[in-house]
Amino acid sequence: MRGSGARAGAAGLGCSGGGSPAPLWTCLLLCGALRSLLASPSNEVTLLDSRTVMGDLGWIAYPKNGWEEIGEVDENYAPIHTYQVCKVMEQNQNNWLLTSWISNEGASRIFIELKFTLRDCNSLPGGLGTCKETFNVYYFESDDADGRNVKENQYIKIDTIAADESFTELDLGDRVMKLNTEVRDVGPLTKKGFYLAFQDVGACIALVSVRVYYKKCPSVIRNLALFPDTITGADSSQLLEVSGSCVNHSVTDEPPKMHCSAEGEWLVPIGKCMCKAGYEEKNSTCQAPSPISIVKKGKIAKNSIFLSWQEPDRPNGIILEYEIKYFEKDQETSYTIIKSKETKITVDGLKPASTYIFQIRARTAAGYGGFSRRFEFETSPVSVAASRDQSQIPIIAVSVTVGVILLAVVIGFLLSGSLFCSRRCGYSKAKQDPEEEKMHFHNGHIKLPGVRTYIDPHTYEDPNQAVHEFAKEIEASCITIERVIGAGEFGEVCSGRLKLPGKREFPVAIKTLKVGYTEKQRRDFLGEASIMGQFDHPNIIHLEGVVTKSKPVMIVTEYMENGSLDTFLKKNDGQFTVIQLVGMLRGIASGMKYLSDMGYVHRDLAARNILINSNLVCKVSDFGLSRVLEDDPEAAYTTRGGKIPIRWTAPEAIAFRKFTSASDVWSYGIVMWEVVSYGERPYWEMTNQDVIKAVEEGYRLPSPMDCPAALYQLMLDCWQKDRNSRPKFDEIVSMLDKLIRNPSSLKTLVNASSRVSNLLVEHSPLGSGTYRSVGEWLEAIKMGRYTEIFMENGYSSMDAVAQVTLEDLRRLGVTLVGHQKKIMSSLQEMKVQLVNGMVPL
Ligand code: ACK
Repeated sequence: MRGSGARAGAAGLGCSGGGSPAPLWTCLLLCGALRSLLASPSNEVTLLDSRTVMGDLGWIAYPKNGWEEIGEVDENYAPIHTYQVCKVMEQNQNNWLLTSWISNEGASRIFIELKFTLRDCNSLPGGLGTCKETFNVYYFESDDADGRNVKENQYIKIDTIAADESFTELDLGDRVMKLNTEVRDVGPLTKKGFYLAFQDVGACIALVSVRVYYKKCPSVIRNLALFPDTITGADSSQLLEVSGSCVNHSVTDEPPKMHCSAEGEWLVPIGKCMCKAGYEEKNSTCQAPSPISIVKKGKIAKNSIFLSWQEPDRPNGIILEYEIKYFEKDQETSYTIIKSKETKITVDGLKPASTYIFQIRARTAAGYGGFSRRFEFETSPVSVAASRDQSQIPIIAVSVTVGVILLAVVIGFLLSGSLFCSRRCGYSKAKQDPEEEKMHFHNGHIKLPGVRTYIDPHTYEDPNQAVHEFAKEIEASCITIERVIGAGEFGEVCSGRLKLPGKREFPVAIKTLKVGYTEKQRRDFLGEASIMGQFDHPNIIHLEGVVTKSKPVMIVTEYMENGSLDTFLKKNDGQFTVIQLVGMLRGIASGMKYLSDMGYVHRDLAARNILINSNLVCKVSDFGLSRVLEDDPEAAYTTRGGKIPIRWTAPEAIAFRKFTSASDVWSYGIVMWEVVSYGERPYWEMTNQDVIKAVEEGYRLPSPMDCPAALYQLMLDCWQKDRNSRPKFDEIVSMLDKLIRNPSSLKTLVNASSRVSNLLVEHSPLGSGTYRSVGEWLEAIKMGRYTEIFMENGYSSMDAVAQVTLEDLRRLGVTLVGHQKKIMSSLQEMKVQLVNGMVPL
């Protein structure tokens, strides 16, 4: 009995009796609660997955000759519920496919993932002009399964779906059809369930699968409080405040609360419980998971291998995902990492007849466990594979011989669509299937093939083309302007409402272009929309669309109730907890990570250009000044940047216009300072010239009042003179996440006596000289934060430290490249001095 609970309970923190042993039932209760969590590690809860329904789906198609199900089975005799339609030869198509009723299980925001193939109209011979390359998705809410017979016009449109990858006859010749994945979300839902409907208006489509799910923050214990499974809010940027209940033998110190984000992540813990008198906090094992011991191969093809493995013996928590590292045997310097939420995956894109090495590790909230031992598997040779190649995605693998008859049927059917026009739609493109995202490493450098790259609108000969490529045109009649909320560079900024056909009305911000504008002003004004329209991230202001066909010309974005961050903080001076401030900073860093991953340099990152909504979610905005990060290293010299915001800008960008993501990191450090000081002006009333001179001489802003030491250290890191030593945005995000997960790390404030108000602080990146202790040396090079780790791991004397290698540093958890460099170069410097007989180590 005790044994059965022990494994699951290993994830927990609890209070155990001080002198006397803790009552056993306490532990078992805690374990019982956690065991059920292990069964559903993901934060997505599936409501419908057409791929896993064994029997009849019960969907209805009308008219009868429109959508039709291909009632086939796969090679394991499991039904494949694929629906197809291809009426490209006939005019006025209106083919509907209705799902059965789907309960939303209490979720008010649901996601719909569609996998489909679509025939490229250009590739069809002839030209009647009726061929389409899109289809529409609708929903209808109802409390029970009786609402199926409602009229089409009662369905609410979710979106028009276009394919990123349409296929041609040539692709079919290559036996490859391109599977698209699109995800849409709908909310707020107010009834118990809903139907979905797919409307075809004359395209050649095969709808391969439909998955409907909602997101939740999975139950977790934090600060001795249990937070229950929580369904995320209805709004895509909403943070739900959730109260925790104290675990057995603990009582409330400050009421424990956390915030459940729309993505199903727990953020910003506030308050905590404390053990009752006589009990003490017991951290049983909140360690990383143990390594995976068994990895098995399944189907092997010429380009792919199916792998499955067992959960680690000691998961020590909820497994969030697995990381699979693989490389061709003897080519370890060039490896690929992919992730999976399940204990199986098909690794594709492999070379035929080649041996690959695989290693897998699990991740929980405590981090990654160790990698499994190496497993060696070989792909099939080409000749055999040609007749055996079966992919996990039925529509891609076209092997009639082994019984996936379905594919032949689909292809035959879609090929039979004939005749037609080319009509490209301006709808948003499909995203890459996240499951297919891979990280490739070569000699330690990450290559991210799946990450989209920002396209500079200036590269378009006709700027109007860029706007319409990236922004939807909105009819002015859909917009109601309510009031003026501010003045923008090109005209007034208003709040209002947007009501698109078939969608609910919602609040928006509207930037207008003042009358009498020049052509250049119009181009620059709409340039911002062309940039914004390329981004899709919860911490980047979202573009709804533009009005260009009538006057005034407008840019319509989501509405942010609390306006710009600097004004908001000034108005609410001292009103937030440190954790709330760190939550804001985390959001901004996450948005900036997204921009830098896309190769976009903001150049004007400042609290005034961050907008904040009613849930305190911060979003990066103002894309006016920005330029693309160009490949040409000379490009930074030649751009015309207009006025440079001196106080926010890195010295190399001021001096020689070297704007990079590293200069954005400098500005981010200034934003951190603005946030922690509630909107104080950086460098107060110093003149721009004095600021430039002081920074050049090595002076930096002092810590704001009551600033956690960890945050000030991060600011100083962002303000390293050497831009390569500054942290990257992904490192900043993980560092802030660590602080959020461990709020006690924010309790150490910068010492009041070392905080020199109204003066700048001398900042020397590398100390030098003789050091009496490891602590003194690390403090001198501003790496004091690692003293404890060094001491704990036996590096307690300078003699021992002299032996440290880069590998040792990584093992100790010094992951920031800048910090590694700083420590290694200081050691190197000391060793050189030692050789010269100057400094005894
Ligand atoms: O501080 P604010 O109220 O927030 O004043 C400025 C003003 O317009 C000029 O930029 C406000 N503003 C800009 N974009 C938005 C938006 N998307 N939602 C709400 N307010 C906005 C900004």
